[in-house]
Amino acid sequence: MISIRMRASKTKNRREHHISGAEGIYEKSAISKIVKAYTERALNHPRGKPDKIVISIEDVKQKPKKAGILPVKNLKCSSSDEARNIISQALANVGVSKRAVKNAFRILTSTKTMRGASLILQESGTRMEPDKERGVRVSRLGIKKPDEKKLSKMLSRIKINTDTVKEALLLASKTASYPDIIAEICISDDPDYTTGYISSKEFGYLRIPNIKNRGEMHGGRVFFVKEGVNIKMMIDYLEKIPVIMA
Ligand code: WAQ
Ligand code: MG
Repeated sequence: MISIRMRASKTKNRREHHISGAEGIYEKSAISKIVKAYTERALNHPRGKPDKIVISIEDVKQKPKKAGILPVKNLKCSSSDEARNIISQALANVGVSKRAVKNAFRILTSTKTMRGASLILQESGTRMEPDKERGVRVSRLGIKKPDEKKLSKMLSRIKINTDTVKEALLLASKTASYPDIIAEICISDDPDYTTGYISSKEFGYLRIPNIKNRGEMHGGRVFFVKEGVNIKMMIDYLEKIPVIMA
């Protein structure tokens, strides 16, 4: 198996602005196809034209671990205010404090978007990611072809079989598989993608329409983690340890 990663950015006033990123574990035979798809995604992105695209292709040397795919549910929601209420309630139920949720929304609604995720302690709401501009990028995750076919069928039945949903669901599933991670909030940073989600081992992958208004450029991901977690080990798992969902 091979890990393929893409990141695209544009430099403005000497600062590199994130435009788009993607990553996955694939069969060797899929390399050209994926590189082409990732390149086109970077070149035709609603966040703008990149002036730099970096693609990394690496052998996966370690035997991948396995993780389950979270169950998917569509929630009803008609505004970003309603979304925030739904999210606060669901996260309170799994032990995330009000202050932690408040800090998360400050990050998720900032126009200074990060390339990766922020790590927030469940009780104190303290930010733990070492690089606060970049965040932690979940990488080295994938699904075997036959399982992907099954997943596509399941998602087709509820009319959401898109690459965006599939990639987000796999990412949320790898993230939720780490014991010290309690929950995740995700808002796309694409101006025309207004459905987000919250996810956890407890309640699965809950899709939330109208989590933001069309045209807004903010977005991001936040992972709520247990107080006292070993941050270094957790980041190593998220970024480096290969995990295949089934
Ligand atoms: N690891 C950590 N954080 C990431 C990663 C990653 N691999 N990829 C993206 N992010 C963060 C980063 O801060 C981005 O700004 C933010 O998430 C949004 O990324 O079921 O498209 O790629 O329909 O814009 C949700 C799908 C789609 C909901 C999310 O995210 C649904 C999406 P985007
Ligand atoms: Mg995006």
